[in-house]
Amino acid sequence: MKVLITGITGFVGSHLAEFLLSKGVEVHGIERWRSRTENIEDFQEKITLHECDIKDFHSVKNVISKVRPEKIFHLAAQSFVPTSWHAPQETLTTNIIGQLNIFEAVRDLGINPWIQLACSSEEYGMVLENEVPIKETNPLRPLSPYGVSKVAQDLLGYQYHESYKLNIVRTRAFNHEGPRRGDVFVTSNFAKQIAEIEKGIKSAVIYVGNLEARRDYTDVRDIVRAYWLSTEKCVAGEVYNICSGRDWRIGDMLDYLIGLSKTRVEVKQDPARMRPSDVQILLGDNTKFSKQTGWKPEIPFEKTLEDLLNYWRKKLSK
Ligand code: A2R
Repeated sequence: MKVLITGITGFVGSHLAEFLLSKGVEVHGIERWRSRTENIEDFQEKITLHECDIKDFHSVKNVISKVRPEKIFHLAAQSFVPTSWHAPQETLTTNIIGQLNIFEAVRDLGINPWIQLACSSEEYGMVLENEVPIKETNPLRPLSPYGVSKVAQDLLGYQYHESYKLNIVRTRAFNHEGPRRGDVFVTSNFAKQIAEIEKGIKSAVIYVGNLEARRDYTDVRDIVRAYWLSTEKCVAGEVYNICSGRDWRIGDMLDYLIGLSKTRVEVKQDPARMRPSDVQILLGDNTKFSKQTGWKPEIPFEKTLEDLLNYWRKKLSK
């Protein structure tokens, strides 16, 4: 089995690569000339990297033609919601046109690999109280350019399946966390701040945004297992929520992280960390995916938080 992972140097891509290597899969991935490779450095010699920018059709077609993968896990994206407010055009181009390039390259080459699309719970956007837990049939009311880009990716996936019978499976993952999560993401950012305070390189104040929002968290290692299962057991053209079905208040997640440390910290609101419009609650219903694949999350979120904090402690002592 030969697979291609776009976004292999990222948070999820690196975990997926490790998971697939453990299953004996031949793993290929793409990188850009200036990609940071720290997430994959522990196993880089076991994978094959190809230079490619997904915004460039020629570059995408070249790699897919060389690798001829049986499965493509399409994870590459401008993945950060707040950046999508500052760089909406870059976000839409990378996420939508980048994916279009993959579809068109596959069509041009006359191959039909499984293509898993990393869609997102951010597509649901504004969710009414009576719509929770959120099913796949919920209206999509995205509240950020990033959310809109993921809706477009999702619907393009649907359309290319319907029009050309491409083997596309759309997964809408809710929040996922774990070691290697970028420090711009809230959970990782809090864990990093705590590790810095412990090390004495930062004053004992944690800066926070909206602590009242509620999120449905899953460990990234459970998420990549789900992505693999989606290409093994799901129905092409369909869309599936991937989530734990349990929500955490951001403030409670912060308290849990602080409780893992012996250091005393003060929590302060930072207006710069508030979004122009924020989704108050994202809690998913994973029934459709669980029934189809038998998947359920195995790693409790408390363990995810502990591993994340230990990741930062280790990284800061390097
Ligand atoms: O920045 P790089 O060169 O290390 O690569 C990032 C890659 N990427 C691209 N690759 C090729 N051409 C591009 N134009 C391009 N733009 C970005 O996407 C990196 O390998 C990956 C993004 O990694 P993270 O920001 O860590 O995202 P994460 O959390 O792994 O999310 C994976 C997927 C994304 O589609 C999210 O929107 C979704 O899951 O939630």
